[in-house]
Amino acid sequence: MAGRWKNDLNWSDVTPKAAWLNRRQLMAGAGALALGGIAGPALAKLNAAPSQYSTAEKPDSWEVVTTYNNYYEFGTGKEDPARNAHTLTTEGWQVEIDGLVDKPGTYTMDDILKGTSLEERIYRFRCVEAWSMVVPWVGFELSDLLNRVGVQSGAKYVAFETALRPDEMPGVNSRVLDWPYVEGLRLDEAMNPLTILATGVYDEPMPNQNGAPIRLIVPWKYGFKSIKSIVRITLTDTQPATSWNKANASEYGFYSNVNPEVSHPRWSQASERVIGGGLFAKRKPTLMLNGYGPQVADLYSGMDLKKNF
Ligand SMILES: Nc1nc2c(c(=O)[nH]1)N[C@H]1C(S)=C(S)[C@@H](COP(=O)(O)O)O[C@H]1N2
Ligand SMILES: [Mo]
Repeated sequence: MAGRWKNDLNWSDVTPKAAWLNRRQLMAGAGALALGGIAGPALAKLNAAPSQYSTAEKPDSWEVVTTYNNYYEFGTGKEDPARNAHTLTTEGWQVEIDGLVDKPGTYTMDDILKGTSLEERIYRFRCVEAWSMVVPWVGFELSDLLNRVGVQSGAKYVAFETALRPDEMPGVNSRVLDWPYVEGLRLDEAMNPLTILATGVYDEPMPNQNGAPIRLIVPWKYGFKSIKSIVRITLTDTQPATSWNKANASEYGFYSNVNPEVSHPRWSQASERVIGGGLFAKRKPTLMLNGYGPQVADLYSGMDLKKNF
């Protein structure tokens, strides 16, 4: 990925939009016609404006974002997805949208991205787990898509499912999780403007190891809820199964508690390791709802997070 994202542009000095436009000019100047192979969606991204929710913190490098991953379908090591996910084929990708919706059906990526109400933006989010990084995702609000397919009044949850392709995913031959990978959100979590479907990172289409061609990002519960390579979205009246809950129900509940004051059964959640901090990786205190408390704390008011973990 020579010349992909070097320090020729300083993200702390320019607005994301200006950086993208500059980047485009640089690419044109360099005769980088390789980008020509990427159709509509990638072009839309170059004009994407930053979301109002973007953090001002400096994004981690392309290298960090695309080589420190969790995607168990390609192995359980952090470096396995970058090494193995090249086998995933994303051409002709389809997403089944079903359950309690007015317009159920099989949607191609074009169907999804060419929607009239849909606006792709840059979402520079803090993505926190036991570690944290800042990632400039490109995506759109999940609610845009859900509103377009028409959520019926009985729907209370949204269930998501990842592709299951034993031929392309070496990790699914091991029983480390019950495949396919599944996740779920309560409808109000799904409709929150911070919940996005992402199709790119920096100015590139989503790399396979990050969940190409379309994955969920729930920034305040990043590691748990942000399911990759989605092939099915189901609106339902019943709380859906989640992969981590199925794998270890006593440690991971549906809500995936991220309250730094409420420990996980086996470890404290009070601090995170800053990835991309170099050799002397810092730890810093983890904020309530990973720093998105002001936007999303209302979703959980009155809930006992020790019970609803
Ligand atoms: N299908 C699928 N989605 C997944 C996972 C996975 O193993 N399979 N891992 C989750 C976990 S544990 C994390 S921390 C994030 C990592 O996303 P990233 O590698 O893009 O940072 O993806 C989530 N989505
Ligand atoms: Mo994770």
